[in-house]
Amino acid sequence: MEFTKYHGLGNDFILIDNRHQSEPVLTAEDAVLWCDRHFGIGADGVIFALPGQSGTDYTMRIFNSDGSEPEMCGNGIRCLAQFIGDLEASDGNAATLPYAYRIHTLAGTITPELQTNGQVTVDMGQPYLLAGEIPTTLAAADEKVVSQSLIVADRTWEVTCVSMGNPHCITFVDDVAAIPLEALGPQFEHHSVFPKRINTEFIQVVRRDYLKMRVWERGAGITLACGTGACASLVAGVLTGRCDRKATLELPGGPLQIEWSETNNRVYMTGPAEKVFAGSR
Ligand code: ZDP
Repeated sequence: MEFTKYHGLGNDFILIDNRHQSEPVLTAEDAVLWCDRHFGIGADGVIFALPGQSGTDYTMRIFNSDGSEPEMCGNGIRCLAQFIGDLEASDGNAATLPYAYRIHTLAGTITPELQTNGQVTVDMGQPYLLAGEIPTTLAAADEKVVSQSLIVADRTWEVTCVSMGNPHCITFVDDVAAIPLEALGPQFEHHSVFPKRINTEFIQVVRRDYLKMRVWERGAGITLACGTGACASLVAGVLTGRCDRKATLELPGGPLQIEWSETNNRVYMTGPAEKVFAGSR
């Protein structure tokens, strides 16, 4: 079977051309083996480019490296858009840039646009802010979770929760480098107040338009970048009055530009998507 490796700021994915059938050609168990960095190809997840549905151009499905299936993936959908652009070009149907694809995901229709400079801008849609939508039991279902106390590892953290289709718990700290992420991440991920588990971001506000982020991803652990997490963190920064609606998020793998539009309430993410190699297995 043919595959192609891509990464978005070091958040790396195995991309599969699944355009000929509507179910992924690999199982969740296959995905775990393929993602293994010692016994497999190595990746944070496996992404399938499937035929479109409900009027979209394509459908994205993704398995995390632990085999669980998230609703959305921000860095992943930039990689998917670049992968589709590359597939169409090799079929002789190269798109004239900028070009936007409408992608069906488990979090609704998401629209990544390939730019002339090689970057990909994604209309990530509107964030979900209510506890019942995230989901978390940290507040009543119809309330927001902004600067709420949460006890993890015998310490009280002040957390803000945002869903970008997938759930995120954001904590602002003075120094992200000092956070013992390996130890704390799993305790946030599996905390009983998060029934679908959680992606966990620690954010250091350097300036109102420049934030540093480290992330523990649900189903994948520490990764070098998380697109949905960067979007959720900017939204949390605005909700708590810490940052502007437009900022650079510096992740361990590099920077993403994020904007939460005041006019339409949608979040826009811009960053790279790079092909690494193609192979067969
Ligand atoms: O929600 C989850 O289970 C995440 N692990 C999905 C992947 C998110 C990702 N890092 C992103 O960029 O949004 C790929």
